[in-house]
Amino acid sequence: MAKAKKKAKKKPAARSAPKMKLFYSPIHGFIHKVLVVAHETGLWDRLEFVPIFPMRDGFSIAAINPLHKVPTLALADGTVLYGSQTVVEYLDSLSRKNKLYPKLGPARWDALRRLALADTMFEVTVNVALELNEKPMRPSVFAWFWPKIQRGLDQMETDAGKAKGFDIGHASSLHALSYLDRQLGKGLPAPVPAGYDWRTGRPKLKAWWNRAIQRPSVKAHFQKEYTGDQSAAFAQQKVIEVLRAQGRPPVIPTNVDYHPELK
Ligand SMILES: N[C@@H](CCC(=O)N[C@@H](CS)C(=O)NCC(=O)O)C(=O)O
Repeated sequence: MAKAKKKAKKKPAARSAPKMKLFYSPIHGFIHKVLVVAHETGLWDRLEFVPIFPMRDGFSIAAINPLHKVPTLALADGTVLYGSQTVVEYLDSLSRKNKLYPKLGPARWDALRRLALADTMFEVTVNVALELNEKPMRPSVFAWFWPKIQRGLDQMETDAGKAKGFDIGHASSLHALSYLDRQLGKGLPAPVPAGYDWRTGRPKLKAWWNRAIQRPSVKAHFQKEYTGDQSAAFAQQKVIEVLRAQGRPPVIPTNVDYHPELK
C-alpha cells in the first residue's frame, strides 16, 4: 500500500519585524535623501511613514527629538535617531542588498565629501528660504549665501564628470538640487538672477540629474502626491507609540514648535 502522504507541516507564519517609524516631511516635489536610501537599500517596506509639517500646529515631535526636526527615525524599541546623516547611515548598516557607503578608502572619503557638499548646500538653501519670510528681507543673507550655492553647483559639475555608480553623496546631491529647484521655482531675490536654472552651463550635472531621477528609488516618491494619513492626530498617535516604547508617559506637549508666520 502506498504510504499515506505525510501531511505537510504548516510553517508558522513568518513574523514580520516591527516597522521603524520615519517622521519626515512629505513634500512631493522634493527628492528625500532618506527615502532614496530606504529604497536603494531594500528597507522601504520596513518603514512606517509619518508625515510631519514642522511649522504647523499639532505636529510637534519635540517629545522624541529635542530639535523637533525631520527626518527622525524611531526604532521599534523606542530608540530615536535624528540628523539625516545618522538616519541614512543607520539604514545603510541594516542593508543586506545594497550599500551606499563605499568601504574604507578613497571612494568612501569622496562619497562623504560629496555628502557634506550637498547637505550643506541644502542647509544654505533652507536658510535662504526662511529669509523669504522676513519682513523686510535682509539682502545680505542672499549676498552671503548665493556664492556658496553657485560654487557648490560648479563643484557638482566637476564631480558629475567622474560619477560612477550611485552612493550616499549622489543621494544627497539629488536632495539638494531638487530643493534648490523648488525654491528657484518660487523666485529668489538678487543676487539670484531671475529665471536662474542651475542646468545652464553645467551639461554634465544636467545629464547626471536626468539619468539619476529615473532610478526607482527616486520615482517611488518624487513628484508623487502623498496619499496616506497626513493629519496631526496621526502624527501625535505615532509620537505616543514611540513614548510608550520608551516607557515614558504618553503625553505630547501642545503649542510648541508652532510658527504661524512661517510657511
Ligand atoms: N541637519 C539636519 C537638518 C534637518 C532640517 O533642517 N529639517 C527641517 C525640514 S527641511 C526641519 O525639520 N525644520 C524644522 C525646524 O527647524 O524646526 C538634518 O540633516 O537632518
